[in-house]
Amino acid sequence: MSNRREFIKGSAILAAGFAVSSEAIAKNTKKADLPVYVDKLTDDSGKYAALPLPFAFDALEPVIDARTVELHYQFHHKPAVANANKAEEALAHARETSDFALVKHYEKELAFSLSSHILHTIYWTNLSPKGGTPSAELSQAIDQHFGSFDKLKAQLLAAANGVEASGWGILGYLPSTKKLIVLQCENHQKLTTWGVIPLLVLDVWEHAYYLKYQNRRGEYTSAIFGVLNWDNVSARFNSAVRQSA
Ligand code: MN3
Repeated sequence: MSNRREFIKGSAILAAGFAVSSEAIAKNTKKADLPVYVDKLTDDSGKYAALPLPFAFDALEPVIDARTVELHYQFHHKPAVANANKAEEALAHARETSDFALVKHYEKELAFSLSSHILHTIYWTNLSPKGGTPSAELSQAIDQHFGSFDKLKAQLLAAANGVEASGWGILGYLPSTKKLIVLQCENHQKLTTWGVIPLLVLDVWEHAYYLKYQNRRGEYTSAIFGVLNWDNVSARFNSAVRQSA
């Protein structure tokens, strides 16, 4: 039970983009006592919404100039929020009309725009004119997983600087391995949405079905619904819901 609770808390921290080492924390704090950090991505009606910036446009001068912050927030973050809402509405319409002709387009739109919204929300909260240093727990985890803060910084900068075209350098935490990890992300998403916890996964690589179904992927994906373990999916759902409480 306590393992499960620890897993839940750790995953929630990842979902919030706030990385800590559960091992480091265990020495100092009961994980169950750690506050859950969940980004606010929606308004009261459930529509995606951008929170006001946690600082004035000019607060990050001279590192990031006021005009850049204003353009970034108003004309990059906010349109992503609007497009995520539009994509969800289009997918709802597709379900109502059973017309999935454009599902690929709108799934891509949703992944791109919602991932943009999530990462920008984390980005703004990751910044402060006051600056700062990692907590003792995070420092310990960084030393453990990267050797030192300087080594983490070197890897993170190399990853960020090496992104082909547009993207992000990301420090994250994977609860199932209890490891901090640096990710290099192209665009915002590559068809993932950050923080989503997988509940049910359908492997559609050809190796998963080709011997029996050859090129008929649709037959395989339909048939697999006869052997899904919904008890397992439901247990994963309950665990995920706990993290947003
Ligand atoms: Mn941006």
